Amino acid sequence: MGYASTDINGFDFIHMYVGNAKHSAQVFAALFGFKIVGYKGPETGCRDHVSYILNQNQLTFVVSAAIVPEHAMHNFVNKHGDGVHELSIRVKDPKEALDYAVAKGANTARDFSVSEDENGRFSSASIDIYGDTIITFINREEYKAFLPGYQAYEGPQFARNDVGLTHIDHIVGNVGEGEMNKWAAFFEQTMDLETYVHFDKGDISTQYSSLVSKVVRSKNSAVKFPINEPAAGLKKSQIEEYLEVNYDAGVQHIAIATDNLIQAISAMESNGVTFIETPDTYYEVIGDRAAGIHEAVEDLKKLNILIDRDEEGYLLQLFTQPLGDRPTLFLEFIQREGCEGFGQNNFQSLFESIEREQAKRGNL
Ligand code: TYF
Ligand code: FE
Repeated sequence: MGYASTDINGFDFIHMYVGNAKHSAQVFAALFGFKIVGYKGPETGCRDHVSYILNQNQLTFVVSAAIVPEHAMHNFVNKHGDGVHELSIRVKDPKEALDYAVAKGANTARDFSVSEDENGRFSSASIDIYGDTIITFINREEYKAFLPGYQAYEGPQFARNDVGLTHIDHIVGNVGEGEMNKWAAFFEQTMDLETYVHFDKGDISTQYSSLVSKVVRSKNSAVKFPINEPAAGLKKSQIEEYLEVNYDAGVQHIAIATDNLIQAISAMESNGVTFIETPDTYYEVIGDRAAGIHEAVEDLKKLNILIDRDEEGYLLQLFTQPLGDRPTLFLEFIQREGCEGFGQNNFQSLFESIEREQAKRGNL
C-alpha cells in the first residue's frame, strides 16, 4: 500500500478563474464545441461566485467568477487575468496522494474531503504547485455526475458544430528563470513523477530568445507536465513575456487531443478561433517528416497544421493565439498517430511565429 504515480489514471477537469463566468462558458462552448452541463450560483445557494461546467468527450472545463468584491477569485483575476487555477488528476486514493505529497514537502491547498450525495461518492484533496495554481487529486469512480455541488444546466447551448476534442494530452507550466529544476524535482518528489524529456537551449532557440523545458510524467504515462523556464537570448523570450504579464508562474498551455485534427481545426476556425500562423515555407521544407502520413500536406497547409514524427509514428499539432486579453494561456490541439513527442522539430518555426506576435505587442 501507499501512494505511487502508477495510481494516477489521467487528467480530469481544468478549472479557470475568470472575470465573467457566464460569458466564458458561452465563448468556450461556441468556439471550442463544449456543451454546458452544470451550473452553480445564487439560484443553487452559492452566493459568492458563479461556476459553469463544460464538457466534450473526456474533456471537462470549469469556469468560475466571483460575484462579491471580497472573494479570492477576484484577487487571482486582478493579478493574472483569466487563467487556470486548478488542474485535477484522477488517483486511486486522494487522501493517500495528499498525505504522500505533504510528507515530501508540498503545501495543502485544500484538505481531503468526501462528498456523498444522490450521485454517489466523490473525494478530493489539493496541493499548491507553481504560481497561483493547485493540483487536485480526485476519485470519482463511484460518482455519476461531473462534480458535486452543481445543478444540471438547462439554459441555451452555444456549440455550433462537433469539434471532436477528446481529452487532455499534457499541461504546461511557465516558471521563473532558474526554477525549472526545482519544479521538476517537486513533481518527482511529491507526486512520484519522473523526468523523461529535457529540451535544452540548443534544441529550442531562435535568433532572439530561447527557453529550456523539462517534461515530467507519471510512471504509467497517464499525465505529462512540461515545465518551461526562460533562457538568456538576444531579446525577451516568450516565457519572460508570460511571466511579466501574468505577474507570476502559471499554466502556459493545455494540449487537447483529437482523433481528427483537420476536422477539429476547420470547425474551430469557422467558429472564430484564431491560430498561430505558419509560413508557407514551412511546408516547402517539410520533406521526410510528411512521408507516409494519412493526411494530404495541401490540406494541412491550408489550416497551418504542423507535422512531426519519430521512430514510432507522427503527430499533427496547432496552437491558438492567447485566449484572453494578456499573452498568457493558449491551447494546443494535437493528433497523435503513434508519436509520443512534443513536436520538437516544429519548435523553431513555432517560436519564430510566436515572436512575430510578441513583436506586434511591442514585447520583443
Ligand atoms: O508542450 C510542448 O513542449 C510543445 C512545445 O512555449 C511548446 O507544445 C513549448 C513551449 C512553448 C510552446 C510550445
Ligand atoms: Fe505542448
